[in-house]
Amino acid sequence: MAGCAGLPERSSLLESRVTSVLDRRGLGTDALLVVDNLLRHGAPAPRAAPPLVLELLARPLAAVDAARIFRETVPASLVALEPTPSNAWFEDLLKTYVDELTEAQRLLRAATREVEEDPFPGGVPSPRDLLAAADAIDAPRLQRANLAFINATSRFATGVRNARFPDEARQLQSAIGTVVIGTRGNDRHGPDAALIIDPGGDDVYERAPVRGGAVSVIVDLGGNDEYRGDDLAIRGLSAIVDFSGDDRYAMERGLGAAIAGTALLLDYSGNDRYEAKFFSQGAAAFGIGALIDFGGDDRYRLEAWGQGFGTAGGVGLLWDRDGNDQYAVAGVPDPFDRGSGLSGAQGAGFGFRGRVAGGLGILRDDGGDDVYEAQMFAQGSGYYYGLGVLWDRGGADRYQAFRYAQGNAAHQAVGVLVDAAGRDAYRARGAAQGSATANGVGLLADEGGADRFELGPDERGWGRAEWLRGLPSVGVLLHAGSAQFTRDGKAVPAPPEDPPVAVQPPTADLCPSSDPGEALLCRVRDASDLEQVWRELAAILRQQPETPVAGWIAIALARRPASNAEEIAALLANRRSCNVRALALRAWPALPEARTAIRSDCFRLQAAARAAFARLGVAPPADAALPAFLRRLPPQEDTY
Ligand SMILES: [Ca+2]
Ligand SMILES: [Ca+2]
Ligand SMILES: [Ca+2]
Ligand SMILES: [Ca+2]
Repeated sequence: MAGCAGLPERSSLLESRVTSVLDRRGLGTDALLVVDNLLRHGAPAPRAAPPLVLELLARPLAAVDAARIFRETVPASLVALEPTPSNAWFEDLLKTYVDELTEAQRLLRAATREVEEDPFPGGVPSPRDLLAAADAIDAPRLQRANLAFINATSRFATGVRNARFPDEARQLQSAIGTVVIGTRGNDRHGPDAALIIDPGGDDVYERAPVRGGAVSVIVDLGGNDEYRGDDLAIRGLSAIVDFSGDDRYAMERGLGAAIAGTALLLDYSGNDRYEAKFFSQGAAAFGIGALIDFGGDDRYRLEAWGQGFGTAGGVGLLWDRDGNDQYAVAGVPDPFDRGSGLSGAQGAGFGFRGRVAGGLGILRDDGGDDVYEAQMFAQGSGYYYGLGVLWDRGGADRYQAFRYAQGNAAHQAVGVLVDAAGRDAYRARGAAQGSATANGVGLLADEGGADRFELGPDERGWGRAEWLRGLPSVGVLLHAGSAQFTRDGKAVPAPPEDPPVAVQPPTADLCPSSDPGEALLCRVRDASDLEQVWRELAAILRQQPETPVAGWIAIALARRPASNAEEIAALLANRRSCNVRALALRAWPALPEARTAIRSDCFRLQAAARAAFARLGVAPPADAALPAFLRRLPPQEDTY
């Protein structure tokens, strides 16, 4: 018994494998703390960052464990959704449920003001409108409303299936609105009722966005049904519970998709088809959007943003529990023209740089031979304080994506793809399969089966991750010994577990620029009277201690200093931001500043101090408490 109790769980094995890879690279697990360290020392914290995601970003060893993330983030009542034998009278269940919905609605309305704009106009999320929605929400109270709705709906769904059901169709008014009981024949239901319970038949449901603090729930007990329209919940509580049949869901948006509220879609059986354009199939901002399909060979199709997509305080979950499934996300045009479309799907936590933090996106598939197809930002992808997880628990699966996918993260984010078993094939162009940029953490873990990994010419992948800000990004690929690798069409040996350190190149100057910081760099770069420009910059630093361009002045100082460089460096060294101080120390290394900086708890400043000691030819103090990657690896450039 003692032996059994001491057996490590699979999850802790995964953690120890990641730890040993990081140790071999000289990074140590300290490299996993970079996201949190940047967050704590950056200013200000990104808007709409969900506490849950920040907490997981602060302990990425927990974040690499898909099972644990699932346990910690998915409400327990959604996990225990098996229909229970029940002799309860339908009328009793209904009365209790309507009372509970009334209370959940009251909580929702108290937690949110009206969300005026639609944050997903057309097919593109609007950061500005997401921020406006953030202002309308009291997040902890909203969480209580969401849980009240989820718990009540789970109880009703698991109880009603075997309840003693009435024979006659009817309508009644209740505190939440109209309640409709359908017939056993083929019904057509409009979008206006608050609660529809239909005992059978091939029904058609027209759906409309659930807004203004409304409740909209459908419970369908049988038949091959069709759901169509747009059932996105914006400040609303919505659920579709369909117990059987091969159903067709075709929506503009919606299907377990919510902004400021909750949307659930629970389908218990049948081979189903889910189709939507945008923000669908487990997608959320400021709330919970979950699609749970219990069985059957299902097809999920989408243009972008869904199938386990979370942004701005949202948790989006797609959980398919059985069958051979197909997940396809076409992608919408990429404004940066990176060669493929934006998908934001299949386990994607996505934010908007400098504006809105990402959320949590999870796609979990419990079995079957599945096909996953997407373009960019997909299949275990984190971007800007987001966390994306794709967790496939078995079967021979095929994964196809373009870039920023399959265990990839960029900009202080985490992306994880875990596949537990089966002979799988992974294909992407690059920046994929255990890779990261800009201080992200990307992991692909698949150590069960003779898998095939294929990348295009882009070198970022298979554990290669580029440093930024003098700090590591972390990419880890865990594979079985029998795995096969193909690079740019040619078979290649397994990649090394400790690829050489690489630094992300600095962003190329764009001159002229309308961005105040970039414009400052242009001005210094092109100045004919450099001394005069620097005199003006010194005046700015003296007169405006809080100027937001201080970091840019430090970058300019490294590139083209003038005779007042020492004075500029001293002015920058007094700033509160450790990022500015780090850039200044990089630009103009000085021993007294380096001695103070190396004892800071800001990794970036410590990295700058370490580089300054090296440049000045002085050994750093032996007792300074540095993260492993600064103790054991030579200092790298601070690119930004
Ligand atoms: Ca039906
Ligand atoms: Ca079904
Ligand atoms: Ca399925
Ligand atoms: Ca599978």
